[in-house]
Amino acid sequence: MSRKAKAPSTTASEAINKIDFKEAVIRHLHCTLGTDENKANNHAWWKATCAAIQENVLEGLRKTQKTHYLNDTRAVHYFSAEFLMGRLLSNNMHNLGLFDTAQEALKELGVELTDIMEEEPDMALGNGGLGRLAACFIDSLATMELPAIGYGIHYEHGLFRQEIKSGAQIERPDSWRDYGNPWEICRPESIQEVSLYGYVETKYGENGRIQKEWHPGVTVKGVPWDIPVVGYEGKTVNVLRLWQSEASDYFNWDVFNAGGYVDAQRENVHAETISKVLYPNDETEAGKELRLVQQYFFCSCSLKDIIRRYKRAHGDDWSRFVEQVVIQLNDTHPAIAIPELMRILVDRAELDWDKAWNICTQVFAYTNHTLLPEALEKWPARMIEKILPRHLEIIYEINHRFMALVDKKWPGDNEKKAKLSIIEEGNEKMVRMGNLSVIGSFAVNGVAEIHSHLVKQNLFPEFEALWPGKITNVTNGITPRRWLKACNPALSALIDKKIGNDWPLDLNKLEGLSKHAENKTFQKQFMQVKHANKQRLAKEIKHSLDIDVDVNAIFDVQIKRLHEYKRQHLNLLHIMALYRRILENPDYDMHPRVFIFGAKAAPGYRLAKDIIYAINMVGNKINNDPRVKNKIKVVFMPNYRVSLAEKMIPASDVSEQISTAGKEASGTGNMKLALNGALTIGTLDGANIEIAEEVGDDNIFIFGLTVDEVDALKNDGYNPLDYYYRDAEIKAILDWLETDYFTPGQPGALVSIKQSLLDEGDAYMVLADFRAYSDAQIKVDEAYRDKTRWAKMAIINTAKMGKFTSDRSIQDYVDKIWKLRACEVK
Ligand code: Z15
Repeated sequence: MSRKAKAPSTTASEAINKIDFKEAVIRHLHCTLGTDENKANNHAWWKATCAAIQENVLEGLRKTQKTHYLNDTRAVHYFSAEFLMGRLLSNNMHNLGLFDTAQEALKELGVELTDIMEEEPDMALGNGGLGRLAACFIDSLATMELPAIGYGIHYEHGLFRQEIKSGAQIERPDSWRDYGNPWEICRPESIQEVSLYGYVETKYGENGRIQKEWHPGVTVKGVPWDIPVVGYEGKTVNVLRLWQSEASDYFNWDVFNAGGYVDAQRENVHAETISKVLYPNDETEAGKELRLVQQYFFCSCSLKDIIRRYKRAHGDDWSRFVEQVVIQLNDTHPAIAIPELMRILVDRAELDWDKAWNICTQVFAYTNHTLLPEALEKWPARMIEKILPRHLEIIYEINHRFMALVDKKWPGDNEKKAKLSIIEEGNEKMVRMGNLSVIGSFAVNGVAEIHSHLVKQNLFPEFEALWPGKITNVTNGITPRRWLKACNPALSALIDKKIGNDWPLDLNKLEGLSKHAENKTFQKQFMQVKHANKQRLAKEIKHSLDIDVDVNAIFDVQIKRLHEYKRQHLNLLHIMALYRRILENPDYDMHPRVFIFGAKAAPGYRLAKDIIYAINMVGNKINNDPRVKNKIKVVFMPNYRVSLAEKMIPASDVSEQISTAGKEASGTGNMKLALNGALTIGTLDGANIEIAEEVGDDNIFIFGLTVDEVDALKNDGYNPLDYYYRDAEIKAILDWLETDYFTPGQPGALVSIKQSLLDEGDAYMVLADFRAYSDAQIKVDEAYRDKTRWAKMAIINTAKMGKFTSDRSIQDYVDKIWKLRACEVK
């Protein structure tokens, strides 16, 4: 057999051989798709292959659900408004140990697996890091055989598709389900009803107990779609349950018995609109009514689903609920689940407040992902009152009792109360979802050491003083199955050969590569893999953009959402500096470099879109200037998404992680790139700090202000003009932006970038870090010219990434927060 050494040794699918697989694919071509081997196009082959794989997936799902049910397991419920899953075929085949079998079977049918994999649309139900983290986490949970369920929204349209027209971003709808999704299963038997709007009636019961009755204005249906999540080696198959909104059967506008109370709301939210589209704002709170409705919709459906399952096993006895259920809130987006559970327990189950609150505060845990003030969710109390009148009352009650507790700790200290309160007083009363989340949870975590430290020190210092130990750290991670094994098969095969094939389950094993870091033969093999990956990406660049890039050049990659704090414009200013140096000195000595970007801007984020435009216009000029002699190329790859990342990351030499210190909570792209042997040029921010600790200072290019230095400079009164006037290169570059050199006939088209840096105060200290960045880039250039040194550094980067497997993150959550036990599925 030509089968390569493959990791899974005892999978459920072990019995599946090439012949069975061929037969299954053909059967699906015939019976599922109504075509045949001769007529089928790539799309049909892809669908038939998915269907053949799904047979194995569903077998695992059935066994897992039965096992979890029979063992009455405690489970984690991961609540997230986003799951950025990407494609599933390759992942599922790898995790089932069927990749090679499928590839060979299809080859015999005259079909190239890697070609048909390109037919799969990405499941882009997320914006960026937060959504992809959720996807990595559910992969690890299944792999580690932990009982878990992901809960989210079945958006009809995921994150917009980006096109670049004349250098500018255009947004097009993403229609990922237009030709069907072979992985999802509709579960109409588990439909839930969700109420919105209306009013609250206060009633007085016989025993003098005050009863609140919410008379909703409208009810909508939540239809669950299950996406199986296959663990590596295929034993546990958990589910991701996504809710789709639909008009309720008994579309019960409560107009008549409410005496016409419901009126204007009628137009606001149509049932089907709720799950129509993902909000494309990463790290900016939009404050839109529909978004709050989306959040409540999926939280309410999910809680009811959890309670239905709990009651099936335990009836009306709530005493074991907290033993069975832990809910992780992925940021504050699902924070409305806290008052919703209180409502269900107090109004519906008729528990008294203290009992209900006890349950709540033992069930919820909250992950914070940002310190940026514009990303901290706050809702106008008036808006919550309109959409969820009973929930606002409950929030006030939670706050009232909490304020009493604060008064006990700090009697009469109104300043403390103002900071800790869920309610922000002011012109317009606002509900702070972060405070609600901390108060309603038993644990709070940040996502990298420095970030968690800043959460305690700057964001929630009063909570830290009130409840020391409640805020902890769980450093993020990534799944090595997708982000090395599946996306970089050549490097994976080389690693298998060197240290064995059990590293995908135990990433610390990569450490075994360290001792070969100076071995000439291994260096050559490692860099040959990189070279081949670069050739493949170069082809893609030629194909999609018609730009020729030199594969011997340094591939310098910055891929992430476009944000000022991530400082793509710092990268751009440096590119302009290099260009200018070449124009001034045709012999300017640098190793050729290809600067590659991938980034989507939120549609309403003007400056972010201007930066994309600037990258494209500057790039266009440089790429076509013969004086540059191909020393610099600038490539902006449109429509950055998970499946594109999987092609770019294995081909990267340099990883740009250049956020202003203190602004990037963790970053996860930094981990993916280093794992694939790219060297980081980065600031001491987020998980970069922990990456530097792992690889050592000699194997990373750290530059720029630290968090403390950023704070000090701010306090001293940072003035970007100082840098503009004192550094002639900075001045020349910024002035260049104002001309029409890069935008012929449109002078000033790029001026907003200069303005943001000079007139608007350069909030992210781009100019303060420019010179240090440029110096670090010279060090990168020098290092790359020394082939042996670079190869050694790259190998050490891969070797030292063990810490950043999401399996380790999940183990940290299990130990510190969830207290879960694995459940073996036989
Ligand atoms: C998002 O992707 C992140 C934070 C947010 O507050 C929102 Cl709304 C979206 C990112 C962080 O920026 C990034 O540093 C982190 O690695 C990621 O979440 C996962 O924790």
